[in-house]
Amino acid sequence: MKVSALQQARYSYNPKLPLILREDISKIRPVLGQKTQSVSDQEKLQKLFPNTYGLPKVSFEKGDKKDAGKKMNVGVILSGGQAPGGHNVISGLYDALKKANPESQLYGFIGGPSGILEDKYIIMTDELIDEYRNTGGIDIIGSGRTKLESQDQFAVCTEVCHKHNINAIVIIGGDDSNTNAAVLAEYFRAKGESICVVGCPKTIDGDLKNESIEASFGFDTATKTYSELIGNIERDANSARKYWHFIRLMGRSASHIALECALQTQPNICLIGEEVEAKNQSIEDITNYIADIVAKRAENGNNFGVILVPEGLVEFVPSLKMLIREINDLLASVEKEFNAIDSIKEKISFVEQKLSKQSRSVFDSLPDEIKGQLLADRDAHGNVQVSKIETEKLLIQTVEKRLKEMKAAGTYKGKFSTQNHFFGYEGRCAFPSNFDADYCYSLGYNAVLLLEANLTGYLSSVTQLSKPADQWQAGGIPITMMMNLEQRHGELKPVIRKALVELDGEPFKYFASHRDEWAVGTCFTFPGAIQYYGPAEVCDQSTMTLKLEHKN
Ligand code: FBP
Repeated sequence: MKVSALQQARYSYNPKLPLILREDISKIRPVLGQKTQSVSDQEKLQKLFPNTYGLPKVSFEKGDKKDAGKKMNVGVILSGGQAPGGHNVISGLYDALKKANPESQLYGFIGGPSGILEDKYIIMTDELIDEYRNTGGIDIIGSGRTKLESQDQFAVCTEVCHKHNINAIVIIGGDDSNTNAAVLAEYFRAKGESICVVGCPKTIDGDLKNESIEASFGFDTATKTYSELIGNIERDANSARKYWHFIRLMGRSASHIALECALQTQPNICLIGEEVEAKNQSIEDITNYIADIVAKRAENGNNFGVILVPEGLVEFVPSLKMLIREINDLLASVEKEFNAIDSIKEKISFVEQKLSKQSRSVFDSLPDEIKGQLLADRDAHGNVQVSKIETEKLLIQTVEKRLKEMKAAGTYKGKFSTQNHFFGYEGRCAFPSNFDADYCYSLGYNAVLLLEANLTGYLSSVTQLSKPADQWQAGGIPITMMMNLEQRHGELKPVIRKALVELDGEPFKYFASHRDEWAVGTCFTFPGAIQYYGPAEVCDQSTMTLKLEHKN
């Protein structure tokens, strides 16, 4: 296989581990801390997880341990969307397993959770792992969005584990997948099975974080990749001085990606979904906000600029949120009838007639293109796929209209020429930054220590991430500790609480205190491409979000 020069060089990059994980693996032992409580609904969660609730937090120290070097067969599954660093979690797992006992085996289930259900796997070898070290993507095993959540599926998992003598499963996923990892861990214990389940926090969206999990992996690389592209566009905008660029950024619901990219590139405008919701803003309010800034810049002869739009924005605008909910419910209830309709025009009018009066008027106000996108295929949960809704184009149209009105009223005299972009898939499989390469390798390596100690229902945790890697702390956090009960499809379900952008958090406060200056002045910053080799201040920086959250 022909590989690029960078890929070749990355094969020999040695990810940096926290100091404790650099010790002889047979001499790293777990230290159990205080028992934990879930973030809320403690009594109810205790009942739902009688075997795995309230477990202690775990850290590691140097010392002898029992069961050092026991042979293990571990299965690994990547669940959900791709995120840079997935291959390093797997190489970290593999290296730690083989160091602890060269006879241990790592089974990679193919294509996500469906791999274990269909018993499709590969057994990892040195040759295979070496082809993927420090590379982007997750093609070594692939990923998938099948949910592992039913008792029948868990029974199949048990059978497959018995068949291969698998004593532990590592699930690499976001909040939903790790919620299901906790349920699977409880299922195994309730059935008297000794199979352990450990999760690793993955999602470029950055919404799996809390006091104990400082960041999900992939967020660093994805935001650095998007920020490079945004910076390049800013420089182009500043050179040509003729376009307003509307850039939509991935991140299904939370706006962490847009916020981090704004902190890195200082665009003229960045919309934050959580703020839109808190202020109960409509598309009209957002349109007026953008149009006013366009007009102010035009007064200074600046008929150009850059606007960041989080892809989840539509679900934060209250009227659109209600419309989307109605469409989701409707499509779930009339699925067959709806799918039998061929043309998109007829689909639109079919749905229109069934909406409430309020939602119908919102739907009718949208361009046909957006209406069609709102009716596109649902995801596995029956939700609209926000990555397919071109909100940036919708805003271009509404702002254009508003500026025409302002021109007629004499309050705007500029030129408004636009370009639209969507950055999402460009960042999910990039070569992991040094941060993600180190963090992911540490998460995988650390997971093996948890499994060796027979700890189940834990999330592999590496903290103090805004410091250099040798000061990182390794350990494990009981997943039930991050859970609460939430309504899902009409039922109260135990789930890991999703972390949205906090409007009183330092990253948002920093952004909010600078945005007026960035709007009218041209304060663009150009982060450039991710650097893999060179001084630490260029290559090993964590995100601005982490730095501001940790105040360093
Ligand atoms: P995960 O949370 O599963 O990691 O995926 C996040 C994400 O990248 C979102 O940002 C985006 O909306 C979605 O996946 C796109 O999904 P798909 O790859 O199925 O188009």
